[in-house]
Amino acid sequence: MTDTADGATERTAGATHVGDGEATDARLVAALAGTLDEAGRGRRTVARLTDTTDLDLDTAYRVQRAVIDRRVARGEALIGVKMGFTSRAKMVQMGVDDVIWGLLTDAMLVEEGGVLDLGELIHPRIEPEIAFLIGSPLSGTITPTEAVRAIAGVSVAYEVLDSRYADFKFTLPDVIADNASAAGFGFGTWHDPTGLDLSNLGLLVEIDGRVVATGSSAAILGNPLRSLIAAARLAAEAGLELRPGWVVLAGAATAAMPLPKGVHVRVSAAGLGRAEVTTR
Ligand code: OOG
Ligand code: MG
Repeated sequence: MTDTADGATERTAGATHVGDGEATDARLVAALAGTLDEAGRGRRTVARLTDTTDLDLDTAYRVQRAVIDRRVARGEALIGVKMGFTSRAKMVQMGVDDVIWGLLTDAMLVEEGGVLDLGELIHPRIEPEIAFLIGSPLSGTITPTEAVRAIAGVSVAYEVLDSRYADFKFTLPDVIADNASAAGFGFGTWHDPTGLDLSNLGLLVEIDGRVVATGSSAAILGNPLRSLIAAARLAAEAGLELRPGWVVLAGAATAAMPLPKGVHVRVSAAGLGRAEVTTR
């Protein structure tokens, strides 16, 4: 920001003022967040932000945060994070190749065995995940031992995705700004991670009893623990910490599948039981 003699006049000029880089930037972030947030609430897709705006990753994360701030202002609470593109299956499916994260609020949580109303979503998909329950604060560079010690529980989980972009097509900055396509999630019973080898658990997705996907937790960065370690690093970079009681979704082990109305989905993992949801 330039400090000029007529600075006071410039500040009162507000929205019409040009040449004030930071303020323009903040307005742009707020406007893009508004576009995505309103699209989600109105069940409408929007054009990719990068079609018209030069968006670097840093600005994309600021848009993501601003979207969540709007949700928090409406009464939602931040309850965790979701990791994205931690498996090759997902990178290949979506055509991007960087690990990202999004933020989870309590409004996205589906109670175990609950019913999810897809009427509020645009083009939902579902994918199998491993979830961690945080027991003690995590942020920054941590070792696998520190990661295990901070975990209060591990569970099989599912994530429901919904892109606010047409045809589920986006570039990396677009999907970051759109909170990594987050829409909903659920998990089963929490298990004590001590002594559990998470590196190669078989995962199964069934829709109405028919197996639609199989995979292994090995697909998630070789071991979902690595995803938790990455989450702690991203938290520090975002000036956040993973707090006790928060949930961390480690990322999908398989490609995501279209989620129709009126079906029963069961996701199971060897040794961790299952998580179930019915759609309507
Ligand atoms: C972006 C979210 C990716 C995962 O588990 O890899 C993700 C998307 O696929 O739309 O949640
Ligand atoms: Mg996911």
